[in-house]
Order: sequence, then C-alpha cells, then structure tokens
Amino acid sequence: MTSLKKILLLTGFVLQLLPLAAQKKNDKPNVIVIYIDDLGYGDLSCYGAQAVTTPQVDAIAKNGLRFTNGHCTSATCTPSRYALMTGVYPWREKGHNILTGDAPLIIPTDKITLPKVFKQAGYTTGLVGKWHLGLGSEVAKNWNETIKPGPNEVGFDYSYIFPATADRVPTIFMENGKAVGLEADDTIQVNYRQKIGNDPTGKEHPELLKLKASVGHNQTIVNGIGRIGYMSGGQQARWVDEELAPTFLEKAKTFIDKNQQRPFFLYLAWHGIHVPRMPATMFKGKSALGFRGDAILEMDWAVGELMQQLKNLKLDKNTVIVFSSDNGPVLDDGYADEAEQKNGNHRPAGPFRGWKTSIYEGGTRVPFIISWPGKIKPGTSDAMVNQIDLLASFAAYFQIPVPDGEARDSENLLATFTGKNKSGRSVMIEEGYGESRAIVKNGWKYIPAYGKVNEQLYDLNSDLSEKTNVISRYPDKAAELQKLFLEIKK
Ligand code: NG6
Ligand code: CA
Repeated sequence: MTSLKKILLLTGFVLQLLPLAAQKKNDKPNVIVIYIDDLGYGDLSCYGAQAVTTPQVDAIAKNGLRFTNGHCTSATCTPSRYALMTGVYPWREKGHNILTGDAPLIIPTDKITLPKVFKQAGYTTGLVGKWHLGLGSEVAKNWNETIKPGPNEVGFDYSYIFPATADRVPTIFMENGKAVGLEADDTIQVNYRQKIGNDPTGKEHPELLKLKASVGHNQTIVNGIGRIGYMSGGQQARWVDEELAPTFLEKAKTFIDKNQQRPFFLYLAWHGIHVPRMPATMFKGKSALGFRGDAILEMDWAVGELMQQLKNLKLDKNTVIVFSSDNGPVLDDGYADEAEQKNGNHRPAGPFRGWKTSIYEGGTRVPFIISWPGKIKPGTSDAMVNQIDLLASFAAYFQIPVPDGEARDSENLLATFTGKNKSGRSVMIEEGYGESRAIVKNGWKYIPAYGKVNEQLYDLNSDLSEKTNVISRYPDKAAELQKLFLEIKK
C-alpha cells in the first residue's frame, strides 16, 4: 500500500470513529446536582422574587425546564437528602430526622444510591458541601482518624464536606472522611449532651458573639457564633463561616477540572442559605434583605462561577444541571440576623402557605430546574415531580436495573424531567416536621390528623395557597386519599 493510501485509509477510519466518540460522549453527559439549603420557592427571580435578583440561576432556568410543582420529600433537611440519595421515603425508617453532627451514617452501604447509579454507568462521582446524613457507625467516634462509613462508602469517589449543618459542631471540613487541617495533637471532641473542653459557650459568654442567637444556638462558640452541640480541640481545623462559599466553590471547580476528560457526577450540596447566615465579607450588605438575602446573592454568584468553569473547559454543552433545594424557606431560624425585620414584601415561599418544617406546600414545594443542552427544550413544566425520582430516572436513562425492593419510592420520570411528558407523578407523599404527612393526587391534598391537628383536605387546583379546608364538602375524596395513604405507608 502506498503511504498516501495508508493515510487516506487511516483518516477515513478516524473520521468514522469521530462521530461515534462524540455520540458516546453525549450519551453520558456530566451531571451536576446543585442542592441549596433552605431556599424557598419564591427566593429566585426566575420564580418571581423581586427583592433579590438571581441572574445566574435564572440563566439555567432560561436554558432549561423550570418546574412549578417540584418537590423535596420533606420540609427539613436530613430526610430530604436521604430520599435524594436512596429513593426511599425517609419516614419509612425510624429516626430519619434532623441529625446531630455526631450521628452515625443513616444510608445503607449495601443498597443502590444516586451516586452508585452514576458509578455503575462509568462516571466519577463527587460530593462537595453539606452532608447531614451521618458519619461512621456510632455516635462516639475518633474525629482524628478517617471516619467510615460515610459518603465514600455510599457511592462517592470523592467527598469534601462538613458533617451536618453550619450551626452544628464539629465545624470542620472533611475530605474523604478525614478532618482537613487538623494537627495530630489537637484532638477534636464532640458532645451533644454535655459540655466538653474549655471553649466558651454562647450561653455563658454572649458578649463574645458577633451573631446573637434568637433561639438555642448557645453552645460552643466558633468564629463568634454559638452552635448546637459542644466541641473542643481541632483549633486549626475549624472553619470560618465566611470561607464556606469560596471553599466549596473551589473544591467543586477543582473536581470538575480534574475530571473534565470523563463523565462525572457532582453533588454540590450548598451550605447556604441555612443559618448561621454569615456570607463571605464581600457579600455582606449587598442585598436589601440582610444576611439572608446576601446569602442568596452569594449562592447565585457561586452558581455563575461554576457555570463559567464549565464554559472555560468547554463542558457547558455536555453537562446536565439539576438545581433544587432541600426544604422550604425560613426567616428566623434561631439567630438574630434580622431576616424577619428586613424581609419587607419579599415572599420566600412564593404563593404557598407554610415554611420549612410545614406540611403545607411552602414546606416542600421548592425551586426545581433541569437544564440538559440538546435534550431539553427550554420552558416550564407544571408536572408534579420529586427529587426522590432522580435515582430511578437516571437509572432508566443508563438502563441500569434497580435491585428489587430498593429505591422503592423512586419513579422513573425521565420523560417528564426532559420535558417530553407533561404529566409527572400521579401520587406523592409529603413530610412535614414531626408526624405531619400529606398525600397529593390530581391536585387534591389530604393531610391526615396528627397531634392535635384535625385532618384536612385542599383542592390545589383552585386553591394553591391552601386557604380553605374542604374536608366537610368532599368526605369521599378524603376517605379515598386516606385509604391510599395507608396503602403506600405499608
Ligand atoms: C433546628 C434548628 C435550626 C436548624 C434546623 C435544621 C434551633 C433552635 N433550630 O433544630 O436552626 O438548624 O434544626 O435545619 O436549634 S435543616 O435544614 O438542617 O433541617
Ligand atoms: Ca435545609
């Protein structure tokens, strides 16, 4: 063969392969789940906010599908995150409520999880941000050693987290299970029952606080802020609240950079706008809403930086973004940060009744945006969807079987998430704080009696704000939903 022939043949061969490679790549887009803490339905300008402007998140919505009936499973953090990871309703298990910072891991290590779906599909998986699903196998643990099991044992190849919430000790970063910046001889101790060590507490020394508590939050002081729980030691490892956003952003960007050549799944569990709201100094005073609004602007900035990173690496056209929040909004959540005083006419929960912890829509109906360049036609969808469904939907996309009996509450809504189908779930259970639950079907919402609260029925189709309890008018509807609720609960 002449060398010219050889070259021609080879070129033809390479050219033939090229579209295949590109095709392959498109079949496995990178996926980033941006999960905000305590962000309400009405906290983004693309969902109608006027008191704050969120151009970066709005841009994702503009290029993607914005859901108006998108939900987390629960009105508090840990349960919603549990559902996102496992595809199982958290109220099926005992004690899947807001965890302390020393709680053991509550996610089974031998069952399918959202990151494991991606791993099975050949992705590199990463977690950056707030975890709040427990670490290790017991409360008493050695914080100076690698703590297992944790995120890395339930499907993440890489993790850079803080254990619980910013208002709970230990206030440290952990990379792949190990405290970051810890000096070997400065043992960290954590206790949620009694004081340990000599660190001042907010209760004894309110004069040391730069952010006063309104309720609780009066135990160990770190960075001038009283926390829930006591900790001692780990002085060099303790983070400063103002560096949380830049740190998590940097770690997310580095993860993307390192994995730009392969498909990756990144779960960016943003720490804000949860309390204590103490944004990076450059954001303090930027909004008219106090630190709560400043934290929203900070979050929006970080989202913009992340998107810019994707553009710089030419990954933006090949990356799916899922943006949502773990529960509804709250103003005063235990710190005197003036969120209430400065709120003005802003409606953090949008048109909905209720807030974080509430069984009304404001508790679990949250911003929910998916952009998938080339696959999703931009627009809005009124379909009822839930974060719990991401697991089964991505599993279906990759044709990965979900083992029998696992992720049992996760529905394959791939067609809905990509805008091909206008309807979503037919039935959904919502979880409020404590014993409150609701079942929603075809816009009818039934809330079984709990505590001292009587059963309720709302017609969301005509009464989106749940103003009128119509249970006496539609007793049959209530009975039907109650029966269905009990069946699903079983
Ligand atoms: C509550 C805290 C609140 C917040 C919440 C958990 C008090 C008075 N309130 O107990 O500040 O931390 O737990 O929020 O301590 S969540 O978003 O993680 O569920
Ligand atoms: Ca939360």
